Amino acid sequence: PPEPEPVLGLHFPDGFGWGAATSAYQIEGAAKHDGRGTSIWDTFSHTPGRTRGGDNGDVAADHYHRYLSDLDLMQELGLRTYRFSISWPRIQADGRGTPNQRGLDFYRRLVDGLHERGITPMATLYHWDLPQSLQDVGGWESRDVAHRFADYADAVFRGLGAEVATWLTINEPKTVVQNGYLQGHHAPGRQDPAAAYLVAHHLQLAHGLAVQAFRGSGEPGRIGPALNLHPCYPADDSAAAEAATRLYDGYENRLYLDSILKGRYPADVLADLGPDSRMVRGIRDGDLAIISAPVDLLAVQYYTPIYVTNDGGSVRRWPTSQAEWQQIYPAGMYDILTRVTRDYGDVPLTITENGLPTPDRPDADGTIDDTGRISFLRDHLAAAHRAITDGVPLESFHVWSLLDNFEWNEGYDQRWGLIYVDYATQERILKRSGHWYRQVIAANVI
Ligand code: PNW
Repeated sequence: PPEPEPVLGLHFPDGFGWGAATSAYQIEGAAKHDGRGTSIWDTFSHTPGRTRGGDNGDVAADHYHRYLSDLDLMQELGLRTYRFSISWPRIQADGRGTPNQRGLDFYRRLVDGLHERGITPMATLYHWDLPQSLQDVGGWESRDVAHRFADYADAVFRGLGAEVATWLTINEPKTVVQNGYLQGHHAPGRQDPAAAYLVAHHLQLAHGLAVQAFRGSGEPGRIGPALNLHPCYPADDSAAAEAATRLYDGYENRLYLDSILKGRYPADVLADLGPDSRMVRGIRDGDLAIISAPVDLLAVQYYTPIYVTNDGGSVRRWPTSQAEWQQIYPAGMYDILTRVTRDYGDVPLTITENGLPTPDRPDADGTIDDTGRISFLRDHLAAAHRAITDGVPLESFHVWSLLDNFEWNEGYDQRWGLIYVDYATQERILKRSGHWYRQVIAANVI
């Protein structure tokens, strides 16, 4: 049997929310079932050359049909909280109109199954699967799509509101901006900087409108944004690198944090975009008041630091994972958590994603020995623990991901799960990291 993992002896607060996360398009499959419409990720992944090996989410981990046994696996892990996302095109096939009851029913069954197992549901309203019909009328470049999102959110609150403890609005608006509209390797596959920041504004507006709809619905529960934050450090000690780092941080972090939590966009970013930019021209009176509608919590996703050079570029300082954009730097977890609390006050925090891909394969005896994931998670949890000790109100931590899944343009090549998925048979195998996480949860200690 493998050596037991070393225990650091760091105890987490009583009731700490140990969790794992997924998203709809990445795990559900069942792309044409029960009235689901087409999303921009169906279109993108079925366009030749867009994803590795032409992979798509038509079947994925087939969670739509296997959710009951997946719930049992969550219970076996001892999860206290499970973060999943709701597929907009399952609720509104064309992004508007009467909600599809069969779509709502799936999430109702899922949430009921969580409650039966003592697991607290955390639901993300938008994890990148925009109904294609809304892309056809401009997508997030269209201000009206922010209003369509609020209508969709309202339908979900009315359908499931009483059952979901915590709502998250939009997953990683920055990734939509950067990967979807600047680099173009995510749907909708654009490379258009002018459009990108108008999209950022409309995503922020959509977030605020959904928060307002939630308050208006009168449902219990809490709501907040889900932001991936990248701590930015100067690559050298020159004044130029320091100045470039500050602006870089504006685009990576403050654009999203300041607008939601301070009711203003960062002046340096607005100046850099310029008064004639599509974004700045797209901001209307009252928008920032909507965007900064008070939230109940802030969800932070941490994967990597960024080292900024004096010319505003970036360099690598630490080893990367199988994801070439990810440098492994656990102290960044401490830095980003303490910085958010220092700069934005005592808003409750949750980590909604942290993890890494590893090239997992079953050994001859069928076990999956992902020790790299165990050290990664332990080191990041130790950094989170240090932040809690220093006063950060961190209430929960969700590993990305519960299951191996469709990693967007990387297809099925990158495996991020605590649970291995054999896509040929849909068999699930708890990885060594899953066994480790179960012990951590049971003992409340790393
Ligand atoms: C997140 N980056 O995406 C997403 O929320 C998940 O759906 C995804 O599977 C997971 O992280 C792993 O990639 C990110 O370039 C994509 O820094 C890119 C970055 C960060 C997060």
